[in-house]
Amino acid sequence: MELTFEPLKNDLLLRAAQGQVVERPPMWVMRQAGRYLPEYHEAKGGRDFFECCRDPEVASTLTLQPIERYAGLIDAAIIFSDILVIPQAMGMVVEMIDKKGPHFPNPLKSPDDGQYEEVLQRNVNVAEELDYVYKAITLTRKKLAGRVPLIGFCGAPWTLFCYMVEGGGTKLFSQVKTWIYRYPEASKKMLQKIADICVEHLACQVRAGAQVVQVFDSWAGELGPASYKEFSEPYLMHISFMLPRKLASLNIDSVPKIVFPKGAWHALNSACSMGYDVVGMDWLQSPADAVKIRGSRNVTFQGNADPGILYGTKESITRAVEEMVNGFWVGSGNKGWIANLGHGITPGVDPDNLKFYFEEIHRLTKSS
Ligand code: 1CP
Repeated sequence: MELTFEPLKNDLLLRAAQGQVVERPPMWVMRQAGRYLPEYHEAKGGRDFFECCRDPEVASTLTLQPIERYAGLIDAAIIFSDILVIPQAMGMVVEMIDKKGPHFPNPLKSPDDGQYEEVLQRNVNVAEELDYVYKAITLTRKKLAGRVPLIGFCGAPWTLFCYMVEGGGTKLFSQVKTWIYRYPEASKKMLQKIADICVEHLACQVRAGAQVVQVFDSWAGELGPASYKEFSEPYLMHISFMLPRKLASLNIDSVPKIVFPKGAWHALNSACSMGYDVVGMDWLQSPADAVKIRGSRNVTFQGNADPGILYGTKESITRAVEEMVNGFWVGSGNKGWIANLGHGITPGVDPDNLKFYFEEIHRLTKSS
């Protein structure tokens, strides 16, 4: 049974994601609900991060904060949750340590360790384990009342595997490199298991009301071209291939899919043929070069300014916006671009600088 919600008043993002000609590029930013906003800290209070994710009332309030602050400028909401809810659903303990980030007290150690087999063999009831995400999505859709579309998301198998093995953020990626270069087959079994759960989790999010989905492969750029082809790309393709089939089996219409293989600029050409409607990219990619690589394929790009420009002056923000507009928009026939940053907005940014970023995109793409 499909849920019904108020009709969408601003469907710019959906039209752009489908490759349609639009009046201006839609805009949103990754991590738009988060630590740079004073109202985020206020609403979160002393609560634990995952406690906020599990409380649909809190999660929907946080999701709506940027929509309210940037009303008229922002064209999508993204559900307040985290990529690490999947390892949790797979039975792993994940804590969020204030100002430090995620921590797994028991990361996967080796294929001979009992925990690996346990996680691999465990039958995960995704709909039940992550029901709180779906409740938050449905409640957020109601509260949005059609203002902008709601994006659901998951982490990509490779990125989630990094966290499950490293036990948190890392600079070296020594544990996960040990896994893929010492135990490639055991690694692939786990990547496949995660990919199947990603498909389930995205399908459940769409059933609950998500109108677009994004797969975050934040650590794709840690792999060289050959390793990326082996340990990341096949699982991204599995998700884009299986999600529409899973939705069809549930009698639910498909939705646009976004992939963000951060740092994998060497693979942009094949990323445009992975079955995703939208390919996100970071600031290491030149917009004009990316458009050349895409050629005539009906794929929309998303990105890509360095989030660090928001620490700069108004002039530096304008310059970065001009580079994106000239590369992604001018000469592309008013289609094929969703404006975003090249990665999540960072703590310490003045929220007014994000407003100025949005206004500059608006100004420089109006009637062009
Ligand atoms: O506004 C939004 O974008 C919605 C919420 C959202 C999303 C899409 C959060 C809330 N997290 C994510 C995705 C996410 N989580 C990614 C992919 C995007 C990216 O690369 O930035 C990753 C890698 C994580 C893992 C994670 N969760 C980290 C990174 C740790 C590292 O390795 O550097 C951190 C710090 C978190 C915590 C987190 N998630 C979200 C928020 C608002 C926070 C901060 C919590 C807090 O301290 O208040």
